[in-house]
Amino acid sequence: MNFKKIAGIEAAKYVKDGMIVGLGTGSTAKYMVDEIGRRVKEEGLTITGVTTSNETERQAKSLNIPLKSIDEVPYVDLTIDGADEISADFQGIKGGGAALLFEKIVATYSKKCIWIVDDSKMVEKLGKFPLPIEVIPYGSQQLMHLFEEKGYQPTLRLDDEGKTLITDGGHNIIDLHLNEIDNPVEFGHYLDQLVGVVEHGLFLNTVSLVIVGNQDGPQTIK
Ligand code: ABF
Repeated sequence: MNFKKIAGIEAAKYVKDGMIVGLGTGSTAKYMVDEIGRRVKEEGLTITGVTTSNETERQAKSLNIPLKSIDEVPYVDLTIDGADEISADFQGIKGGGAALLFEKIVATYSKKCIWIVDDSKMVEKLGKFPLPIEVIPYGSQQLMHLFEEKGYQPTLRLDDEGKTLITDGGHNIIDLHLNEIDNPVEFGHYLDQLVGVVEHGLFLNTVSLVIVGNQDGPQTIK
């Protein structure tokens, strides 16, 4: 049984006719977008999708889901996205799929956000998953040195060909290996003020609902 698929299909039930829907990125979100595509085709569901990556845009277009950019809509009614870690107090780490910047932009202008995960993403405290930081390429090595001096064990994200990854936004990703983040809000503020940091993968006070797929089916836990 595919627990990510269970969560993705359940989340798609929250999508209603006429909604502007933020379509997330990652393997779990892929199942959600496929289900929305099925509903568009088989049920005549009428929505406007706003994508969070080139990858999701390609998938949505292949499913004939009508799309607009975030700048062509007044707001987003509902964004459904995956996550890499969700803490007991429902803070999140996202960006394992290198889409955190556009994901956070779309989430920011969404009235409601649903995260879809399997059990493996639910943790007590954030930090075991490496925290992605989206950075401007010019000065990225200086940031690497800074993070090394801080003991954050930074790594520059490589693509599938072993070259430095370039995000949809044209930036690089530095992953911080922190193991545990005691105060995500405070650490987020620290990152926000670093010159050259575009955005980070701490998604704080963002999610309205979490759907976890497991052997008992979809569990709504928030
Ligand atoms: C995306 O979902 C990313 O922010 C995050 O990295 C990913 C989770 O990956 P998956 O659903 O493939 O486990 O939103």
